[in-house]
Amino acid sequence: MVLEAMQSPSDVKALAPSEIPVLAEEIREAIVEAVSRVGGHLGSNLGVVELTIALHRVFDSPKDLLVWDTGHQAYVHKMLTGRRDRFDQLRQAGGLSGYPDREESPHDLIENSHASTALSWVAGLTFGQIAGPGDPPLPGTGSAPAPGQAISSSQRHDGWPRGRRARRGSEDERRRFIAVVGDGALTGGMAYEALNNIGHHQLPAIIVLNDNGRSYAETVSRLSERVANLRTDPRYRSMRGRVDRALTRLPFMERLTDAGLEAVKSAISEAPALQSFVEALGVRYLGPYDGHDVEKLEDALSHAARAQTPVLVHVLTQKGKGYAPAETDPEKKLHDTSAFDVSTGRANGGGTRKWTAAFGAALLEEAEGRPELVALTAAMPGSTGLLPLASRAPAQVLDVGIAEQHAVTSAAGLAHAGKLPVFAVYSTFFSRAFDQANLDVGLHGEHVVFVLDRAGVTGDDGPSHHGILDMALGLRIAGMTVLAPSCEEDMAALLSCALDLDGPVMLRFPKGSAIAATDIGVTPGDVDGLMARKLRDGADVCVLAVGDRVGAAMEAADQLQEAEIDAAVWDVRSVRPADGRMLAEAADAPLVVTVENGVVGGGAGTELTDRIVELAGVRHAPPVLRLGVPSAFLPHGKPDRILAELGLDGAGIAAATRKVLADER
Ligand SMILES: Cc1ncc(C[n+]2csc(CCOP(=O)(O)OP(=O)(O)O)c2C)c(N)n1
Repeated sequence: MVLEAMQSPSDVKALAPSEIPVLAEEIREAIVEAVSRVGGHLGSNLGVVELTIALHRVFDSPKDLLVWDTGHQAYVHKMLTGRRDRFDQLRQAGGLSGYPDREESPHDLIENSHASTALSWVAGLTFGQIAGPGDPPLPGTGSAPAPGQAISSSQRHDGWPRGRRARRGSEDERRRFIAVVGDGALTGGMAYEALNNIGHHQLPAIIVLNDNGRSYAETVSRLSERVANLRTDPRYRSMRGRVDRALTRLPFMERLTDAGLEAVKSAISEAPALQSFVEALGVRYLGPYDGHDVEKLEDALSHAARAQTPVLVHVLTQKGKGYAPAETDPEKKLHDTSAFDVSTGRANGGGTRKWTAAFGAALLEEAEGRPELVALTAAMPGSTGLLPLASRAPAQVLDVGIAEQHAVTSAAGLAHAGKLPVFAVYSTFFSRAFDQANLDVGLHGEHVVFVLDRAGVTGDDGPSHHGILDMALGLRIAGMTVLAPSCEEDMAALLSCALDLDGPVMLRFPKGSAIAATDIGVTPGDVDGLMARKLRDGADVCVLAVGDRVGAAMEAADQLQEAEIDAAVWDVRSVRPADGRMLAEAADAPLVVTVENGVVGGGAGTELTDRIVELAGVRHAPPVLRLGVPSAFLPHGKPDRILAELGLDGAGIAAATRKVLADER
């Protein structure tokens, strides 16, 4: 087996050309096998097999740094950098992360999993390597950095040569920074901001655009659309050669004045939008290349490696390549999946209805009588439950690309124009648009409904995917209504309220199977509007449970009962505004316990405590035990296990309550 012998990139470099297709096939088999067992990112990784092999044959990782945008497509890179053996523990607690991870390997630099950041990382890394005190200014920079303010040119603790020595050092000494970015990630604003800077300052960064025409769904971009058309146009190849020859001959700045200008201009005018666009920003364009032809890719990447100016290598790949169920999946080319049957590509189990599907159904119903409703998604229509609505009423769904900030501000505009925007987004990605939610929506009091899916501890995808900040962030926005249903039926009821309200509204629910009202002793429809729901009476402690923690609070109350502690339990439903009846009862209790699946500092517990103190007065307010997620970057693992470790399951809530009562007695 060729793959087994690949312990480091030097083994990949040593392969004979005839062994490369064998390696590619073995990698694909290994990826399909690993993801079929534990779930993960499939289509994206199958598409970059040859590209990753070529990158490791041309560059010298980890001296040269490969920065994977988003990082969901780094499985092949992991396999070629000594981690093949650990794929049996992919995404398991204590096992291999589903994203690059600095702790795992010196070949991994960033581990954020939020899209569109790689170009900025590479811009910073490149700038950091070349800028030193006393150096002449970079093109486009007003003046040379002042001594003392500039980045030191001395040797860094990790042995990176910097400043003049690195810039003027031998080819061997120069580190290269390579951003590998998808056409989907290129729809995110940060990528454009970085491209603008890289070109303007002529930073010798290498950008590899892995263009498969898809985010999850088809990529929302005319740049990509034009390329898609060109892929099939035979005239394109010859025209490309002409442009490339012209551009290779002339350094970018000279092109504007050189006698070759007319040739370049005429060539560019026929060239794809993407090329014209990046060249206008000062980044040299190479391509497009067949992303499954290792030899051609090696040539192109070697050419880019020698460049002293910014260069973008445009690579065309097929998402899901080599595994028929992924290649043919119309929704997302099996971009990501839970564990599945290899023979069919169909996910295992799947019997239970997920929160996302429940939301999708509720939205479909609500949209029926509300033609002004527009559901927005940042490139995740399927994963956020919008496909049922998109298929019935396509005009009521708007995919904006991986552009959460734009989604929020354009939702403010839509609301102002009389529409009813509903932004369906994963909690973790909402953080990116906090400023827009605060100022463009909040300050202007626009009625935008934020539907936050995967809120709380999400598990398998690790620190950057936990949705634990949304409540703390949402509650910082003046006038934001914050709703957290405890069960599926209530999600539909609260969605309806959210659509009827005014101003910004946030509705959050967790990942996974929806909880039915009967599972937690809730009678659907027993409360109106934003009222809280009292689920249980008890005089010793008043538990205020938020969202999916209601079930755990009820379990805790049963356990406390066994210790002869009578706990009242409330299903809070609306964190802000909180129900006055619930607050009044809590203000009279000997002890209040709040519990939430979100970061505890500044979250729902903090909000409810403040309201109780306002009501009872500082000196008379009861003690409040606030339970929630600590401020920490939580590793990957199964959500229930993580919640139990954090003391947020029934047993944990009961134990923490007993301890406080015991300490007080
Ligand atoms: C800020 C942000 N929003 C949404 C996502 C969810 N997401 C993960 S991968 C992806 C599509 C990426 O498409 P592309 O960059 O083209 O990579 P491909 O999987 O097609 O190779 C999206 C929308 C994300 N990771 N980050």
